[in-house]
This record gives sequence, C-alpha cells and structure tokens, in this order.
Amino acid sequence: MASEERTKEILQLLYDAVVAFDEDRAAELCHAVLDEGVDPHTAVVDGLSRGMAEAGERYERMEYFVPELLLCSDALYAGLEILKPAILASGRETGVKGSIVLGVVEGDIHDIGKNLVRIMFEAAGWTVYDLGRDVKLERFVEEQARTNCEIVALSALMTTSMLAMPKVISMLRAKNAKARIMVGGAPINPDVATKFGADGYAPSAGTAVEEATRLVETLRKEAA
Ligand code: B1M
Repeated sequence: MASEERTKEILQLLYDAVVAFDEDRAAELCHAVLDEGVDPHTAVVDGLSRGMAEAGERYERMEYFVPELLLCSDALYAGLEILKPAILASGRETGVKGSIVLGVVEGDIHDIGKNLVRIMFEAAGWTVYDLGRDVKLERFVEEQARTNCEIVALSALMTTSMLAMPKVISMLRAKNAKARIMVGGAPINPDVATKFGADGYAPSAGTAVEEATRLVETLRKEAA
C-alpha cells in the first residue's frame, strides 16, 4: 500500500503525463499504481482525468490545439488500458446493481468522459449497454425497450448538442419507458438537468453510479 505522500506524487505524475501527452510515461506510472497499491479508481479520477481536464483548459486558452488534445487523450487511454482490469476486478459494491443504456447524443463526438462513466458502472457490477457517441436519438428509445434497462444515461459536451437531451427525454416519456433518465457532461448542471426534465444528474464519472443507484431505488420502490 503506497503512503499518502507517494500516492499524491503518483497522481501528480499521472496528471503531468497526460498534460505532456506522454503515453509511455502514463503507462509506466499506471504499472506503478498497480505495483505500489494505489487505488486505481483514484488514479483515473484524480490523476488521468484531471490531466485531461487541464488539457481542456489549455485548449480554451489556445495553448493547445486539436492535435495536442488527441495526444493527451491517447496518454489517458494508454493508462486506462492498464488500470481497467484492476478497476473491474475491484468491483466496488454499491449494494444495488442495475442496467444502463449509455451514450453521447447525436451531433457530439466527445466520448472520453462517457468512457470513464462506463468503466465506473462496469466496476460497480452494472450491465452497461454502451451505444457509443453521436448516437441517433431514437436509438436510446429502441435500446431501452430492447433491454428493459432501468437507467438511460445521456452525455453531451457541447451547449449545442445538449439540446438533444430534452428530445430524447420526451421520446422516452411518450413511450412510457419504465426507466429513470440521467444526464451529464461539462455543460450540464442541476438546473439544466431539471429544465430538460431529467430524473437525475451527475457531475462526474466518480459520482454517476451513486446517482444511478439512487434513481434505481426510487424506480424499484415505485414498482413494488
Ligand atoms: Co471538443 N469541444 N470539439 N474536442 N473539446 C469542447 C467540448 C469545447 C468546450 C472546447 C471549447 O471550445 N472551449 C467546445 C464545445 C463548445 C460548446 O459548448 N458549444 C468543443 C468544440 C466546439 C469541438 C468541435 C466542434 C471543434 C471543431 O471541430 N470546431 C469538435 C466537435 C465535433 C462534434 O462533436 N460534432 C470538437 C472535437 C474535439 C476532439 C475530437 C479534438 C476532442 C474529443 C476527443 C474524444 O472525446 N474522443 C475534443 C476535446 C478533448 C474537447 C475538450 C478540450 C475536453 C473534453 C474532455 O474530454 N474532457 C473540451 C473542452 C473542455 O472540456 N474544457 C472540448 C475530459 C473528460 C474526462 O471530461 O468529457 O467533461 P468530460 O467528462 C466528465 C464529466 O463531464 C462527466 O464525467 C466525466 C469524467 O468525470 N460526464 C458525465 C460526462 N458525461 C457524463 C454522463 C453522466 C454523468 C457524468 O451521466 C449520464
């Protein structure tokens, strides 16, 4: 088990490796995470993912451009590949397990956050039907009906694409789908989620399972 100090150091180095788009370094550090007993969830959320967020900020300050962003995401994925088996094996028990249809709405190709959300659900033992990115709106409705899943989770990263969310929500409500709908992604906040008519919202991959668990509990109580 790594000391608190060493854990902090590794998290900072992971952050640095993503920001510096150093794929090899990210991979090497993720091996250290596993060897030294650092929690792999923490490494993803407070190391790799935080590095990607900083890359985003640099993009906004016009210090980074699209090629740098893609290289940063390559470094994030290089680390994630190494940590994923340990995260899945760790099977963080939430007590409740459910099924979820997940995707990034039509018109939006940003899927790094959605992929992190997916891993968190898989690690918690949920069944995940991942529709991918730029998903046609009716696909969410069709997949919910096919799988009878209890949660439909919509991700969007743009203020333009997020406007597809209330459309999907209306389509699901019109079909009387027995599912709770949650939304997330950088432009979403609790007010937007409420305005769109969603049942729930999570600000991060790390909190998404908790929110979905709460929603499933209310759904099951209602059905009982
Ligand atoms: Co784009 N992009 N991008 N981009 N990009 C943003 C989103 C933008 C804010 C940058 C900017 O201009 N300031 C801007 C959107 C502006 C707006 O809102 N209208 C933008 C734009 C405009 C574009 C293009 C249109 C650029 C162009 O071509 N002119 C284009 C989009 C094309 C399209 O989608 N149709 C584009 C393209 C790209 C890349 C391909 C280069 C790349 C995406 C690679 C990929 O995803 N495969 C990219 C990136 C990387 C970004 C930024 C820099 C970073 C996004 C990211 O991956 N963050 C972003 C700026 C920024 O965010 N600062 C930007 C890291 C990730 C871990 O965080 O995705 O927020 P995030 O996910 C978090 C939470 O939000 C949450 O959990 C995750 C982890 O904690 N979460 C959920 C996400 N989904 C959730 C669902 C949930 C719960 C939680 O429940 C359902």
